[in-house]
Amino acid sequence: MISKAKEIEKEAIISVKEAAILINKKEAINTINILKETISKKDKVDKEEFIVAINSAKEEINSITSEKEAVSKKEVVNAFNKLAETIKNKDTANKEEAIRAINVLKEDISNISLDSAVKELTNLKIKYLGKKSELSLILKSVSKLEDSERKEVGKALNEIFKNVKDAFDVEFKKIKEKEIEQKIQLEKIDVTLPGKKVVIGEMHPISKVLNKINDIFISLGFSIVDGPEIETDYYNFEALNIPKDHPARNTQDTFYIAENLLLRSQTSPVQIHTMQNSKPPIKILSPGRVYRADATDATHSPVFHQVEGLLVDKNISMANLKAILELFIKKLYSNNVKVRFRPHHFPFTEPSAEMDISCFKCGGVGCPLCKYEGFIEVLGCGMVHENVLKNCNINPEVYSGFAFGLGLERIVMMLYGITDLRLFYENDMRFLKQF
Ligand code: 2U9
Repeated sequence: MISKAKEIEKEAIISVKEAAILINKKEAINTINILKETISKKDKVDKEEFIVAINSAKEEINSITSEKEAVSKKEVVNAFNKLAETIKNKDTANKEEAIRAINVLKEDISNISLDSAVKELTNLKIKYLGKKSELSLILKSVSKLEDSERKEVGKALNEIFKNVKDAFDVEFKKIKEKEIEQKIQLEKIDVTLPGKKVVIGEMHPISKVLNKINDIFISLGFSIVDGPEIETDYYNFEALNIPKDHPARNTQDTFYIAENLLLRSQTSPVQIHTMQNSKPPIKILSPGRVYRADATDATHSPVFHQVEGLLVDKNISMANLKAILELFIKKLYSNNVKVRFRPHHFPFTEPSAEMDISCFKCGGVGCPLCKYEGFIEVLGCGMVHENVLKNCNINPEVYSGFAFGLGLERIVMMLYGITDLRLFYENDMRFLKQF
């Protein structure tokens, strides 16, 4: 009984030690890389030659002693054996196939972790110390022995059992420590490393100018209002007195989402909503993104920004419009700019006008920028059309109002001398930092 138990003890201790040998994973993979390189350099791969190469790689693995980034050596060797087995059953004169097999091996080894050693040890523990193990059965049968023998045999067997158990405990502890060590290595933070530089952005020139415009109108008692970018045909066109056959309503000029739903082509729907939901006096500014089916070039973009303004009250005239807009443009550019109003046509205003300012480059004398006109167009404006007021339940006999609209990109380009509108949308810090 004891000699049998001693035999099992010896076998168990050898297996435990073998299962717990750890090697360096990187080194194992290096060996495979060398094997792969050797194969790659050959024109043809001879099967026997390949097996020899695998065996010598295995030898290399066996000579790895470093336990840094440890993995189970046994598992690595098993993976090699699997490769050798695959090769045996194949005609490896095919080099590609050999390389593919080596890649599979590499993948297998990459997936090996310390867990494999723990798993292997656990299986061995069940095999040698489990309830159904040979040692347990021998230990159990002690009860059947004569009184005289039982004590001594029992003591010897218990010692053997303990020795095997201790061997397992030692290896489990070793792996646990290795695991902790690897985890610490992996999670180590080098506090002395320089920090990552945070690139600080810059306020976009469009936002900068819009803030300035907003401030000017806020100082004049206007409120800034926002609205949806998806609108119905009614709010974008119908309520604004834009006739059914107007080119702006065409699908070539406006982005339609559905028959009656579109991306707003102007911010005017915001003013319609405000007029419908509140009573005059109304003094609002509605800046925002608008959409038009234009091809992109230096002066056009399918998405751009508008700022529209509306003032509705009793006794509002063209004189108020001119005064406010002149004041606005002088605050935005300079007190020296001169303004002029030219008659124009818009469906939503009557009378309508366009406002020009004296060229800031030549001061009105004439130059290439103003096309020798001395003036540059900056915005459109007019008295709110009576149909528009009626659509918003505002009595045109009692109230009147003026409105204006400007393309923000154009204003910013003029202010800073930018000649290509596409620069606004490229997020290039070299451009954005200039303003
Ligand atoms: C309501 C009534 C009237 C807004 C106006 C303009 C003239 C105008 C253009 C400037 C350049 C559009 O971005 S652009 O292409 N706008 O010329 N806009 S009057 O008139 C309104 C708005 C709302 C209820």
